[in-house]
Amino acid sequence: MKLNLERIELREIELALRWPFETSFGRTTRRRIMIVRVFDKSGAFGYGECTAPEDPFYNHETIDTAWLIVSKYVTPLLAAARIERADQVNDALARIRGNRMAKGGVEAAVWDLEARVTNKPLWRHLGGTHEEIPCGVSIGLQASIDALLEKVARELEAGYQRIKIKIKPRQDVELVDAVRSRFPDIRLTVDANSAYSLADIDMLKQLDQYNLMLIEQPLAPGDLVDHAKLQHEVKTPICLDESILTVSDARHAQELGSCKIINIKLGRVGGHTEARAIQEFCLNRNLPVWCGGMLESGIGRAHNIAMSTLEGFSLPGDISASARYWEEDIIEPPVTVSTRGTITAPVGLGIGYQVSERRVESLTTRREQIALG
Ligand code: OSB
Ligand code: MG
Repeated sequence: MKLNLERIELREIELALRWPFETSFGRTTRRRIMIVRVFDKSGAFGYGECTAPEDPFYNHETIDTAWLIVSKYVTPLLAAARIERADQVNDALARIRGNRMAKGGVEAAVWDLEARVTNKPLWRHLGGTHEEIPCGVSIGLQASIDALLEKVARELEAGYQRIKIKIKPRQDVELVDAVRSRFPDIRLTVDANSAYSLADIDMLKQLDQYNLMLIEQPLAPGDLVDHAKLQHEVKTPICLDESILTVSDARHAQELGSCKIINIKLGRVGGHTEARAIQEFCLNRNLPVWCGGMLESGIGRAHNIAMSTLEGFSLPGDISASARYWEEDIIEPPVTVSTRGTITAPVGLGIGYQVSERRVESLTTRREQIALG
């Protein structure tokens, strides 16, 4: 079945987080989210979510730059390419440098569309095999150590299989020490979001005593060489997030020894095609991968679930229940997590969750329609 794209609809929705989320680079209280819908001439459509945040502090992209890139550059390239299959979108957009979150939201929507017109759940269409995926949580910086311990306890009670805490200079060893002392046996990780440099190697070495599963992105995104130097000095596996944008980045990191684990984020790598390629590369090289999160609404969350069913995703991802983020999600049913800390891949077509058009409409603050054919 060949696709014949007709138009693309962009919407910005605004959703308040139930709890603020704080990392080394800043604090988020409300999300501005770009939702992408791609229509086929047959009348079918697919949904994607652009994971570019509000501000350029995680990477260079924002929802506003992504909107501009999609409307000014992605749509003409997509129209000119006369896409017939979802796996052609990545190459069709390759001429646009960077801006992967902008491209990824559109690419993901075309995959959802193709899964729907071929009558399959997206995860099956992508070639996923895991019907149940293991879940962890990412806990932001808290006002106090007591508040952090309280949050960790609550997530463990809910069944989550792995706890990740955010760290930054002067809020690192102390936090890890407190959590590890109180919970000696849990699977625990830390994420620095690039807040350190090699000058902090003594502190990073101290983390070795806490039996962490991994240290996520301690150094700057471009520093594969410094990450390799660090990995040679610390026993704890380094996991790269911000540094890995393409399958070549994964190869460079592997060849240099910059990390032992990779976090794959669908938006950061530009969509399902690149994500799948990175996953496949890592599977062949015995590098475990897991799915990262960007505080997504239900649409992005559903895409993350589909991606996580692929073979290489062996570690618990940052994919958790809708209710940890939103009073009310934009999909039905919301994403829920079992008491074993797992999500079951949905049986419905495409992303497998119903998008509430009424709720999306009521949250919409901006929209644009662009013809593709
Ligand atoms: O580095 O993984 C990260 C959120 C925003 C930006 C970067 C990151 C995160 C998270 C949250 O850790 C993951 C989630 O719960 O969606
Ligand atoms: Mg991270």
